[in-house]
Amino acid sequence: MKKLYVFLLFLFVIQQSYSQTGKTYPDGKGGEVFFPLGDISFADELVSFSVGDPAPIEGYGPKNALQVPDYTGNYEKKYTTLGFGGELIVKFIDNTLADIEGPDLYIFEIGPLVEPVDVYISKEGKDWISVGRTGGGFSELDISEFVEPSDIFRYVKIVDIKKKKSGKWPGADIDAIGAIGSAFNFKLNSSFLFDTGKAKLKDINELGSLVDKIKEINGSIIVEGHTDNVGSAESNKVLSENRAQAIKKLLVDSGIKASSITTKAYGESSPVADNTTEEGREQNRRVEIVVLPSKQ
Ligand SMILES: [Ca+2]
Ligand SMILES: [Ca+2]
Repeated sequence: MKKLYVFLLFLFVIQQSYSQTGKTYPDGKGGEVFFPLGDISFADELVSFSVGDPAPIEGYGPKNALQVPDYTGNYEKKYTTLGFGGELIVKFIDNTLADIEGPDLYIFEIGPLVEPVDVYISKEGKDWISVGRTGGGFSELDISEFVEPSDIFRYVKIVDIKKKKSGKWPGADIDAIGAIGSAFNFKLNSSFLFDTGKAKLKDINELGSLVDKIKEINGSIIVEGHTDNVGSAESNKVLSENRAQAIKKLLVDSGIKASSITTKAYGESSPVADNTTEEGREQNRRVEIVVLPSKQ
């Protein structure tokens, strides 16, 4: 049942029209910010939250920092207050963060006071790169000087800098976290694509829709192969490489330039779920296709 749900979710994502995705959002301070990939640009999943000390008198839950900015004032409880020194980690699922021309990341901090946060990004949620501090009216960050041009990031960590201890809501108030520099991220469950242990693509109609969508986006493509941790690390790396190559071949055979496609074999090194359960292992066996539009 879960498999079917994940697959339908994937179909929904590929059926959204790319040409209509770019969108402008209110920045919470009276201005506007444009996101080239529209609604998918925003953080999707809560990884962890440790509320600061002192905490707000009433917290509205860290999940309020996910998805599109939706705070319109009027004391709506649609944001997350970090508390004094609080720390929030979120993850992008249907998009990734990448460096484009100009600012790449935007933190929607609401309220009359500017309460800065320190911002960190990570590829896999373990090693963090400091990319600066929001504040002084600037909630946007350009990551270019901290990363390689082809790097992609899926995790963002923000930490309240302990500026304001007083009041009922100490710490920054966060409505949303969005990647202006954003790539599409298509996550495919390996069991749909391949037989166990094999790297020969099954004949699946839906792959045609995905290929069409990737062509429409017209950008640079990274195909990542991932496995669970059953078997040796070396054999898993080889399997993930062969599977990534099979997807690359599919794309090239359908007319996409080979020079625009990079493959990466992660093997078992970058799990997204717990390898000690069958459900977790199934989520870890995957191919992720990242497509960064060439014009943003
Ligand atoms: Ca998203
Ligand atoms: Ca940039």
